[in-house]
Amino acid sequence: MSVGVDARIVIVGCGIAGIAAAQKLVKAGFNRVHILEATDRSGGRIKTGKFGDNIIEVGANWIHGPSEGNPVFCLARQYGLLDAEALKPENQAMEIGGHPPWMHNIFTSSGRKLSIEDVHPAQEMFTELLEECAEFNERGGEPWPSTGQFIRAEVQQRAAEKWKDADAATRSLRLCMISTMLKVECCINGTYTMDDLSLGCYGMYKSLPGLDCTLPGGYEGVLRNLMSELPAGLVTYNQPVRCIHWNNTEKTDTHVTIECQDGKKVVADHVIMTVSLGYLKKHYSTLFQPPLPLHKMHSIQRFGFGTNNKIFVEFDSPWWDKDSEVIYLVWEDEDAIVDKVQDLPGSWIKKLFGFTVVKPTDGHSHVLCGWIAGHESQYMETLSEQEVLHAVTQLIRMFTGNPIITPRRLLRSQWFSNPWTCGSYSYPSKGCSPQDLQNMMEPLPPKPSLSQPLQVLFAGEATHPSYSSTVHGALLTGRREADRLIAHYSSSHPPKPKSKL
Ligand code: 6YU
Repeated sequence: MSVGVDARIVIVGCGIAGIAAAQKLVKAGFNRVHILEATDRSGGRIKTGKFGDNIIEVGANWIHGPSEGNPVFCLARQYGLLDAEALKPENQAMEIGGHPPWMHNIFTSSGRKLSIEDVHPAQEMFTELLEECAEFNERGGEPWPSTGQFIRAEVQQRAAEKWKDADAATRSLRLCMISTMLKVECCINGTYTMDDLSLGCYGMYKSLPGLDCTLPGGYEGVLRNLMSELPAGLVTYNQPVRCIHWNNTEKTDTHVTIECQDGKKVVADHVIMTVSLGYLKKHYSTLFQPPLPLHKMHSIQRFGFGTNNKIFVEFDSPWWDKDSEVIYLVWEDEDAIVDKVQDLPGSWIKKLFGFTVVKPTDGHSHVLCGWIAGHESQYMETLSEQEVLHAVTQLIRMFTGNPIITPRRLLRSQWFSNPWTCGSYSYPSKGCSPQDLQNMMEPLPPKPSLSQPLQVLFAGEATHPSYSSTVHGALLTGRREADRLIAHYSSSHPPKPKSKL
């Protein structure tokens, strides 16, 4: 690589997509790469924190599908960040379809602890239905626009046939369990309700082999290692970008001007945007001058971006089984198969599907991580920590039947109120098509030429066709856009004369 190395490339956002793009460009010999980051840290939605003695992940949690085909797994292994369990070949070979076979405890709203046998028929039916949802992507002909509508219709029908010999109370409990599983899916998919998740596009997401694993020292370890390989001073922090001035009409002037919020202007040959889809949805009308082409704007509006938050709670002593990895909560009044609440202030807590057990470095964990998606999650963000703690305490007392359990402390994420993220991650919403992803990743101008060279490129988790919503997806989009620039300066595109600016 020799041509184009002097091209000025600005990357907006220092999350994993921005870092991956910078790393690839720097390795290819580009020596004028710079990242502008709005906040005072790298990582974006990868955020490791401390909670008591525990390392916690406020953002991304697992390496989904940790195996050879996953670049995040490969980096974590190369940097020595994984434990022996994650490195076992048999774990890397497991096909779990995005749903780890966790050991679980299940409690109901009347304080009962359910057995595996109580819920197995509902879990089996739900898993079968999710597999069927995924098939419509290739097969087409989906009978409903959303996964929620499909699942609800099919459960009603199949329950009437398959569970006809079960008594009314057993059937009702199984339907309540389906409601809990819909809420789990809202968290996994980052959607408000499964009624907003496209049925035809559900199967666009491809899971890689491997049993999801965590990083014992924290996800930020990957970032630290990647950042240490970049030249010092490559990132300017606390530098929010306000507007990208592209497509300058003066033919001789093909550069892009990046206007920052403090009024500073940076001139570049190319810009790689890696801001979240949530940020784009909120700011696209002022973020680009001239505005984005209509088809791109429409796809940004159409594609989904939801909220999934975590609520960490610490206890003096654990009240769940020692081998339990997840705790599900089943409301006994939810046999109507529901995944959203009607009365946000009064019932938002019903959307919290349960807790995962935070793995301690040694011993028996004292910390649980509650999961809540959707509008209920956004409402939770508006409450004080004290109010959230009160609601969670009442919830746990109700489901365990133990009136004195008292969490020691609480910490929750607030991804929707974060002005630089505006939510958690993307999902294909009802009415979307794979073309929307193509439109979102399409650079500006779409067909570059010598007179109209490549100016604005788009990376970030929401622009990956099959791994959107993940860290590995985001990383691959950063590399993809770096490759686009590298190809741009290959022999078919002679280097353009250096600008006088
Ligand atoms: C994963 C997981 N995980 C939980 C939670 C969250 C996410 N993800 P970034 O936003 O990171 O970077 C952009 C930067 O731009 C940022 O630093 C901004 O400050 C900056 N910026 C913004 N505006 C700016 C401006 N104007 N000027 C300058 N800078 C600006 N992924 O692999 N495993 O366990 C989870 C989870 C609570 C919030 C996750 C997980 C998602 C990832 O975190 C996310 O995709 C990437 O970090 C994004 O990186 P980026 O660089 O694109 O943006 C079966 C099936 C079903 C289908 N779905 C299954 C998928 C499941 C996904 N699961 C997620 C689950 C959890 C729990």
